Formats: sequence, structure tokens, C-alpha cells
Amino acid sequence: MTFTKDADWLDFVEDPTKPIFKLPVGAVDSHCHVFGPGNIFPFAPERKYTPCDASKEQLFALRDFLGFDRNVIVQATCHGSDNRAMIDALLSSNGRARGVATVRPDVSEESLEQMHAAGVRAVRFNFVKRLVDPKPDEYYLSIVERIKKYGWHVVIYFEAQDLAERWNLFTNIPTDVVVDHMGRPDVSKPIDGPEFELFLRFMRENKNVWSKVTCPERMSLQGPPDYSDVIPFARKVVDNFPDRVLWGTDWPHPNIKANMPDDGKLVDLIPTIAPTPELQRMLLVENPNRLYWGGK
Ligand code: 0GY
Repeated sequence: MTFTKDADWLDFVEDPTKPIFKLPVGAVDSHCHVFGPGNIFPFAPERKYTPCDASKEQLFALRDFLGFDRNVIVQATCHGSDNRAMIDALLSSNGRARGVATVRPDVSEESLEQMHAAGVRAVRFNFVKRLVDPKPDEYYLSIVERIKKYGWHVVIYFEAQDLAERWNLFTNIPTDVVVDHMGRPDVSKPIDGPEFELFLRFMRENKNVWSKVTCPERMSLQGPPDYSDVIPFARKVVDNFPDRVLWGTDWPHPNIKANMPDDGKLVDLIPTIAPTPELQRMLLVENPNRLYWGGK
């Protein structure tokens, strides 16, 4: 099957800048995706966007170019619950990639076992309405019942206003819970205002909750290269919860409508978020290796 990407689709930057910041040995890009290629791994009929292809070979080349050691490949909504492209990338990675899958409550035990063997260590629940049609809480809790015996955790993607609405669900997940992109704060609101305070409280009161301090390009009103309105939010999360934060590129940057980021320049922002070598080591090496490789 061939697919035509959306008319307003922006492709990733093919020749990113070499970062000046030298990543520590063992660094993990904890949030990235593969798309297709659509003629091998078709996009899902229920998808809300059709992207460009972004292959495992391109992802692994970027990993090496930027200086990462490992990837965590997150199932993208354009593939629905068909995890074949992501699993194929895991199996081609020589153990250097782990995966986050999307599954339905009726997923077979055999599929879960195969995914675990391939390197899947989490499922993703997406609540962003432009990407999926969110389901009632029971739907997600029934998936948790299926996956918890594998020692997997749950990755949640939601927008700031969803946190209060889904508080009961989010605080009742018994596994570790990783929040994508800091719960997408509205950075035009004060950092010490009630909205971001609720997010910090979520992390403070629930020691199983982690955050990816990722995607300034999605939240920034100020824009590149500094994303100076987002950085203080990320910095605050790292300062408060240094042992529960992760960082990733978000390559190939789905649904960015302007100012496609240069992945090398995103890497160069890391010291503004995690200013000391110790914080950088936790963010990039220790935390992701603990969560996805059992500390090995
Ligand atoms: C991200 C963000 C987005 C897309 C997806 O799975 C997805 O389609 O996560 C988005 O459009 O905000 O984390 O890649």
C-alpha cells in the first residue's frame, strides 16, 4: 500500500547540526518514533494524520550522529495498536532500543510475550483528542491489569487541562507512570500558578510518577532557538525530581506545523534544563537505564 503524507506535513530536518554539548556515555533518547515505511508497515485506518516515512535506519543513524547510545521508541498514534514497525525496529537494534506499545484490552497473551521478548517495557495511553478518541477510565485500567505482570509501566500523554479530569485514573495506576512532555503546560501561564502547581503536586504526591522534560518546540510561544518560555518549566521539574525525569528528541517530530526543530540544537539545550554533570547523568543515563534496561 502507498500513502500520501498530509498536505501540511512538515518533514524532519535531514541534516541536523552536530551538537556542541557532548552527551555522557550511555545516554538514552527516551522519546522517539518510527513511521512505517508505509509500504511495509501500513499506517492505521483510524489514524488522525498521515506522516512522512521515518525509518529505523534513519533513527539509528540519528542516534549515532547525535551521540546517543540507546533509544526508547514510542508507538505513534498513526500506527494505532499495530506495533509491527516499532517492534521491527527493536529487533534490529541489537538490544539498544526498548519500546512503548499501544495495546487494546483484548491483546493476546502471546502478543504481550512476543513484545516483551522484543524489548517492549511499557504501554502508552493517549488522551490528546486531536490524536485519538479517548476512552473511559475502565478501558485503561483493564489494560493495566493485562500488562502489570510483565513489570511494564504506563506512559501517559495528555494536555494540562486533562490532569484534573483524569486525576482519579492517573493516581490509581499501580505501575510506574511516565508523563509525556510535562503534561503539556500552557507556558503563557505563570510557572507558580495553579495549573503547573497541580502537575508538580501530581509528581510530589505520587512517587511512581515520572516526567519527560521534552518537546519545548510543542509548547513554546517564543520559539527557537532558545524556547526560553519553556525552559524554566523543564528546569523546575528536573530540580524537584532529578531521579524521575527523562529526555528525548521526539524525532521525527509529528505534527509540527512551523519551525521544525534541528535535533542537534535540541541536544544543545540540555544543559539549560539540567545544568550540572550529575543532573545530566541522571536525566540521560541513570534514570532511563533503570526504567527500561533494569539498570544494566
Ligand atoms: C509526540 C507528540 C505528538 C504525536 C504523537 O503518537 C503520536 O502521534 O505522540 C503530537 O502530535 O503532539 O509525542 O510525538
